[in-house]
Amino acid sequence: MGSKLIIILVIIFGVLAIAQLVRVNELTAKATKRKEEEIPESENKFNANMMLAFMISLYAGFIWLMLKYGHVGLGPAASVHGQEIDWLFNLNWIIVIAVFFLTNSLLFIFAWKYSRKPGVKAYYYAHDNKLEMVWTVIPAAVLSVIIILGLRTWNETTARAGAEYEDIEIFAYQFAWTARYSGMNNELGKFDYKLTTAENPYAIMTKANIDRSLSLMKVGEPGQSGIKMIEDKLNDRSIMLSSKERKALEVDLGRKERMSRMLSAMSITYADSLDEFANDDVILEDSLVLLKGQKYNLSFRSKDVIHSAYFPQFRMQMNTVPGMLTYFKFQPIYTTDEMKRMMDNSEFEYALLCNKICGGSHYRMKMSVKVLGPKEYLEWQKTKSTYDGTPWIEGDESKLLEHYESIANRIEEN
Ligand SMILES: [Cu+2]
Repeated sequence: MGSKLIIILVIIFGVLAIAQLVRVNELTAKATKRKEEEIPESENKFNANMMLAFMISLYAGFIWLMLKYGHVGLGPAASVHGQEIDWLFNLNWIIVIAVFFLTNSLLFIFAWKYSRKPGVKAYYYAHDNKLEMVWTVIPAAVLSVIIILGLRTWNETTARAGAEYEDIEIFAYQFAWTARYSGMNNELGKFDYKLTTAENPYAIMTKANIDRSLSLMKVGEPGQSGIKMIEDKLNDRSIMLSSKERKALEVDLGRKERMSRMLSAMSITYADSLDEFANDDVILEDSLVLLKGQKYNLSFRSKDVIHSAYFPQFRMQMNTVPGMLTYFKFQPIYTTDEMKRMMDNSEFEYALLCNKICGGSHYRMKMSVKVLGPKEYLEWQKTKSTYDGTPWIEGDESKLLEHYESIANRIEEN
């Protein structure tokens, strides 16, 4: 508080001091009978030289900051498309830096060179079509190249994935992430927001989940009344209800009846064979574990507000939007251990962060991400079980390991 007051006082006195200085200047001009607009030659020269001095210190500061901090500060790109994005980013920087030096040099050197000199009249130069063309067409052409290159990369990373991609769903909610693997059949179970309950927080669609949600609406459960109970209460003449209580009950009844109709329709159209897609899914709430070299197709959905899934080391970011699926394809190329060595940092860990201010605890919406080699990945998989409680990995392990090794080796060869 005290320091704030001092800062405010300093600013006020600073402004007053400047105003007084201007006043003194005016008075001395009057005293020496010099008109205000008659600037002496020496002052013009001084200002011109200061322009050059300012330019040199601006450049020195810029170069020093670039050398000290670099322009990304995220370490090497750890995915195939990430390397392409870094290349694009560098291209942008080269163009921006070249334009920065060119325009600022023109600005300050011209101000220095063409400062007012006694007896020289300024040349009146109103318009030149050629010049206008040059500084419109060149930036437009450069921008088009940047946009076309960027769009190409963007289209590649967001195009629909082929069969060799493993599907993982990233589910965002205030304030955490959940990953759902598509299991051995590489087919994610269906979902529907209407199935969201305390036991089914990710709204996964199975026959059992539909039936449970339907019964919750119709019969209710301890602490939550179903349609039947609400109707009984409204019809029971022995209970005295205020008009406010009656209204609240009717609103609740209407909502539950509507929900129950939609769930009944879902139950009728649902094919029970779809259960197998959901049953072998694997849900992870603590961390996202990936296999080096595997191609992944991530789909994103959000339970509440817009979040943004940001994987800085993979150079990947995608908004998660309620009521809408978004996608991103990528292929990790370094294991966590390899990144530790490359960055010379034994603490290094990949991360999934939320990059959209989504509420009070946005800052801690983070999931740790690990990229493992073939053997470690298989060992880890063996400890996990699926949605219906069976082990993730069944059958011949050696074949799976061979497959994982061939995937990882393909990265080494490139
Ligand atoms: Cu968030």
